[in-house]
Amino acid sequence: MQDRIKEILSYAREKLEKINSSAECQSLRVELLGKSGKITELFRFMKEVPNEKKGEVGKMLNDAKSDVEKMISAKETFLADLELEKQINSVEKIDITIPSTECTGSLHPRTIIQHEIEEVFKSMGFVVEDGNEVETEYNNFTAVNVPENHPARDMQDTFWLDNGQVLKTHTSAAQNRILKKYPLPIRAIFPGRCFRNEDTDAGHENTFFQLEGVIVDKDVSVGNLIYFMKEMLSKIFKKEVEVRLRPGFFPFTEPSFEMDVRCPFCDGHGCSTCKQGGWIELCPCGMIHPEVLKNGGIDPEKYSGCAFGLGLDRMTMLSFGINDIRELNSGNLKLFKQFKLKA
Ligand code: FA5
Repeated sequence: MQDRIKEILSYAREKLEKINSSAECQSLRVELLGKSGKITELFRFMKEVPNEKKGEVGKMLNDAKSDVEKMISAKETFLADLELEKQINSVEKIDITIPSTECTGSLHPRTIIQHEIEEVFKSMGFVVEDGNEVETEYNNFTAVNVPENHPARDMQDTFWLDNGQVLKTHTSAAQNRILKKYPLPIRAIFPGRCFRNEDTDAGHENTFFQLEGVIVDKDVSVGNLIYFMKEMLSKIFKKEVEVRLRPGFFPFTEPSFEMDVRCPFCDGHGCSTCKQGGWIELCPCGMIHPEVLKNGGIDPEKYSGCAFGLGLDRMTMLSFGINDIRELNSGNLKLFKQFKLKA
């Protein structure tokens, strides 16, 4: 009996060495361990083994059974791995880290301008921040000095949510969070999508983008505001530009201004872009109201600040010569291909 067990074990080893498929493994399993398999048969002969040898032979037989099972399973795993490797090698290899040689899409014109403006401000020490699109009433209005029931709230026709929050009507909604987040002095810009319940026309959308900036430090003045805006506009329009301030009104700035840029396309001589006026209205701005600084945890006796809220769509339209803001939200790729940088 012991010899027969050894014989079967070496038979199994020899067979397994030659086997090349899982189907052959399975038939060997049946041949040795199946109902009438060679090893199964031996169990039937156990009753003929003398009692004093039963323990030893029984153990040998059980070990042989489990060894054979293990050997067949190991071979099956080996063959499965081999098969998988073959399949992997036969599939076309794509290296996703290789840079694309052909570009099928492009950045949205607004994104291109946003990135350009961000780079200019970053080079002047500004951090680029993000804002929420769904905002609390406090951040959107109260924190920037537009209290409840104040008529200034009517300046922006707001989308209110059932939970009392709003779709941010302006990027100024991020001011409070940013004033509280950064240690002084602060130089930050924050582009973002804004929403107002407005009828759309060539210059207005219900969904549009602004890029806001704040500077808070000791002795910040209107001069700083003019300097930073001039620098940014000169870089974007790729020529020295002239700006002017007109009085404006915003509850969150005092004094408030509207900043105009001398038309960079006709140098102020009058063209269709500036509607023959020589100046382009570009960016509301002003000195941050002391209440807004206080709400942000900043002492207005010690620090002052200025802020601006650039219409990013307007900048994009000027830069690309697009004359209808609705084109920017059209998603029409063929259309975007027509636009070339104007300046
Ligand atoms: C504001 O939203 C102020 N928060 C800006 C500001 C920031 C002032 C900091 C002072 C200090 P205003 O509502 O004017 O201001 O919007 C700013 C710019 O966003 C506009 O000049 C315009 O370019 C753009 N804008 C406003 N409403 C729309 C609209 N419906 N569609 C497209 N662009 C718009």
